[in-house]
Amino acid sequence: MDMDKVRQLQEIIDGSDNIVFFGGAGVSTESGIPDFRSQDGLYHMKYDYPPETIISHSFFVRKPEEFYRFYKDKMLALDAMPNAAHLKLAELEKAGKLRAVITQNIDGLHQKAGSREVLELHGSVLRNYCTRCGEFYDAEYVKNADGVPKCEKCGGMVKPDVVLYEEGLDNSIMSKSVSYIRNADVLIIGGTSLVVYPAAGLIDYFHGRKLVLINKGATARDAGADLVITDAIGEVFSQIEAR
Ligand code: CNA
Repeated sequence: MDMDKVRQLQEIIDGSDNIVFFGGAGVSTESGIPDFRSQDGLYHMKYDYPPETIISHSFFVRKPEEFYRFYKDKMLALDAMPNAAHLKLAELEKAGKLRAVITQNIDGLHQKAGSREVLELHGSVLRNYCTRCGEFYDAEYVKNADGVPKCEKCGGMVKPDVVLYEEGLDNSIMSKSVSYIRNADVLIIGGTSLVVYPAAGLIDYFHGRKLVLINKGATARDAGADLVITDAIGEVFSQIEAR
């Protein structure tokens, strides 16, 4: 690990009490959940359909059995535990330094780690609703259902509260995210390829002092950052003190 860069990150964190974190699937790979675009990510695994197709709204409607086969197998990781990145971000919030975590992840691990202000741009596998009557179901219900989960009350199909391709993002979560980023002094971006829009476009609202990128792979935003760290984000955050 590049310890000089870790020291620079510590200095940036020490010097701010208005940090916002913007993250993606790479934050959870060290918890054992595969991302999309890494070499061992879901896009490099072989399925009958490309993952982008399976997790789209029209596919969910047309082929719910196929959707749920993939979803339960690859996207419902209910036993996963937060790693050092999730835990340190929660500590930084408690220490009064970090204002919000804005995440593209749907795994609920930031909340499991103790973070309170978590803006889930793409929803959460932990919430599920009947598409007909709106009844709530937890993730265990979906996982344990035989094939497509159906509503106990009305028989309607249950859908995860996850933003599928072709679906829009929640306006209030978007505008809250814009506000946090616009007012932030330090923005730390981590574990995201920054290619999924409109989420990735949110970082254009940042006009603060320091932009930090922690990502294993190069991103289109590296050139504009004050500090770029290409080590594993959990390992990096395990070296940071929330003081
Ligand atoms: P992505 O496009 O798969 O990119 C992940 C990025 O993280 C890549 O650039 C990797 O190089 C990098 N990376 C992987 N592991 C690490 C690590 N340990 N440390 C640092 N960097 C790492 O994922 P994005 O989040 O950018 O794409 C957005 C999609 C992925 C969102 O819609 C998510 O809902 C979706 N997704 C979420 C999860 C989850 O909730 N855990 C899992 C898989 C996909």
